[in-house]
Amino acid sequence: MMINMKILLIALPLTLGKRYTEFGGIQYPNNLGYIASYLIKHNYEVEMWDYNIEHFTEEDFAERVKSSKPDIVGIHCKTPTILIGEKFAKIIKEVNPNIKVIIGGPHCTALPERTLKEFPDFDICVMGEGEVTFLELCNKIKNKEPIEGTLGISYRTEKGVITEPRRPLIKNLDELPFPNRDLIDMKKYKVLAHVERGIPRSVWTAAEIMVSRGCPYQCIYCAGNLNYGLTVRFRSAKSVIDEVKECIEKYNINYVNINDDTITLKKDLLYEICDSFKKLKIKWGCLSRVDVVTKEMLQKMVDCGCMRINFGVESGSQRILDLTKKRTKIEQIKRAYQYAKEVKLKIIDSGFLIGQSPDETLEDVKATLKLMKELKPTFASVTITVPFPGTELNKMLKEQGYLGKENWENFVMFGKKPEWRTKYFSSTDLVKLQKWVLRKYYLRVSYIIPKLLEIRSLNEIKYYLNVGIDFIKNVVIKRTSPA
Ligand code: B12
Repeated sequence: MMINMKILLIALPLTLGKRYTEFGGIQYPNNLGYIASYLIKHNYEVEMWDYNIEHFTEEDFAERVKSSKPDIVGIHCKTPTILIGEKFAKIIKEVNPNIKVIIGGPHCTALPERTLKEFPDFDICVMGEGEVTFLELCNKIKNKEPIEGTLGISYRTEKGVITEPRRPLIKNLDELPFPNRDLIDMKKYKVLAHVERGIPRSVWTAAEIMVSRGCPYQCIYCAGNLNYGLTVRFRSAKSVIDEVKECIEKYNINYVNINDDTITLKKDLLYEICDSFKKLKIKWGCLSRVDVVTKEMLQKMVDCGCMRINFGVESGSQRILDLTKKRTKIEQIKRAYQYAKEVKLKIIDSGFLIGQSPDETLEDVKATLKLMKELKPTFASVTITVPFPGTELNKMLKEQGYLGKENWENFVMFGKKPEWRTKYFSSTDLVKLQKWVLRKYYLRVSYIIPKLLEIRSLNEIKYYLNVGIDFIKNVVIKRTSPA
C-alpha cells in the first residue's frame, strides 16, 4: 500500500517581522520550486511557504505547522538566514518532534558538519544540487529505510555527524520538470517593489528563469560555484522557451528575469532564445560578465526585447580585479558599457563591491567611484563583500585574523555592521565607505535630473519615490550607524 507523505518547503526572510528595503529584490524561490516539481512528479504532496512575502508571528507559524501536518520540512537557508532557519526548526520540533527537518542551500553546502553541530533542530543537511538527493531521502524516510549512504547529505548518528560524498550533478537539465509556480500565488509577489532595480512589479509581471547551472570563474568572494562547481550545464533553448510559454499562458507574464551567472557565455543558445523571445514579444533582462559581450551580441539582445543587463563590475582598480581573480580588464568594462549604450540598452545595472580583497585601499575605492561616474550605469549597487563560508575570501580573512565573530545573521551585503575587517578598513570604515560611494554616485544633479525625465507613468513615479525614500532613510540619514 502506498503511504502518502506530505512535504513542506519553506523560504526564509532576511529579517523576521521587518519589511525589506525598496532597493533589495525578492523573487519567487525557484530553488524550492524545482524541488517541489521533482517531488510532485514522484507523487508526493507538497506545500510551499515563502516568508519573504508573508508577515507572521512565531505563534502563527506553529499553528500553521500544526494544521498542515507535514512529515518532512525542507528549508532553504543562505548564510544570513540560517539562524532564522534554526528558529523555525525549533518551532517545528515543538509542534511535533517526529517531523524531519532537512535543510539545503549554500550555507550548509559549505559547512555541513558545523551546521548540524551548531543547530540542534536540523536533522539533515543536503549539499549542492537538491532534487535527486531530497527525493531519495523522502523515499527512504517514507519506507523507514536507513539514510546511510545517501549521496550529498550530512546527518547525525550516535557516533557523531557523518557527511557522505557529494552526489554527481544531473547530466541533462532538460530532464528536470520546470519549477513549480502554483504552490504560492504568484500575484503575492506584486506587493514587493521590484523584480530587479528598474523593473517595478506594478508595471511588470515577471518569471525568473535559469538557463544553466554552474560558473567557470573563481572570483574569491563568490559562493555561487559551491553548489554546481566550475562546469556549466546548459538547458536546451526548447526547454527554456517551453517554460517561458507556460509562464505566459498560466501567469500572464510580460517579463523574464534570467538569473544565470552568465547566460552570455554560450552565444548560439543565447541567440536561439533571443529569437524566440522576439516572437513571443516578451521583455527580459539578465546578468553578464563584461568580457564576454560584443556589440553585435548586445544589439541582438536589445532587438529581441532585452531591456536590462546587470554587469558585475566589482572594482575600478585593476590591481583589485587581479587580486580577486575576476579575470576582467578595466578596458573590457569600459568597452562593454560603451556598446550597451550604443545599442540603447534601457537599464544598465551594475554591481560594485567594497572590501572584496583584504588588500583594498582607499585609493582602490576611489578608483571604483571614479569608474562608476565614468560608466554612468542606470543603477549601481555598492555592497560590502561578505566572506561567505567556502569562499577563498573567507579563508584569507580568517588566516589573516580579520574575521571576528561568526554571527551569521550579520553576513549580509547591506544594512548590518560586518563582523570582519580588512587590512586597511575597520568594519565601521566598510559601512562608511559603502554609503559614501553610494551618496557620491546618486546624489548628483547629473544623475537625478535625467532619471526624473525618463519617468513615463504614475506607477513609475510611485516606484522611484519609494526607492528614493528608502535611499534617504538608509544611506543619507543613517550615515554611519547601520541598523
Ligand atoms: C537568484 C539569486 C537571488 C534571488 C532569489 C534567491 C532565492 N529565491 O533564493 C534574490 C535576488 C532574491 C537573492 C537574494 C539574496 N541572495 Co542571492 N543569489 C541568487 C543567485 C544569483 C542564483 C540562485 C538561484 O536561483 N539558483 C538556481 C537554483 C535552482 O539553485 P539553488 O538556489 O542553488 O538551489 C539548489 C540547491 O542549492 C539546493 N537547495 C537549495 N535550497 C534547498 C532546500 C532544501 C530543503 C534542499 C533539499 C535543497 C536545496 O537544491 C536546489 C535545486 O538543485 C545566487 C548565485 C548562484 N550562482 O548561486 C545568489 C546567492 C545564492 N545569493 C546570495 C545571497 C547572499 C543573497 C542575499 C542574502 C543577499 C543580501 N541581501 O545580502 C539575499 C537573501 C534573500 C533571502 N531571503 O534568502 C549568495 C548566498 C551565499 C551564502 N552562503 O549565503 C549567492 C550564492 C551569491 C553570492 N554572493 O555568492 N538572490
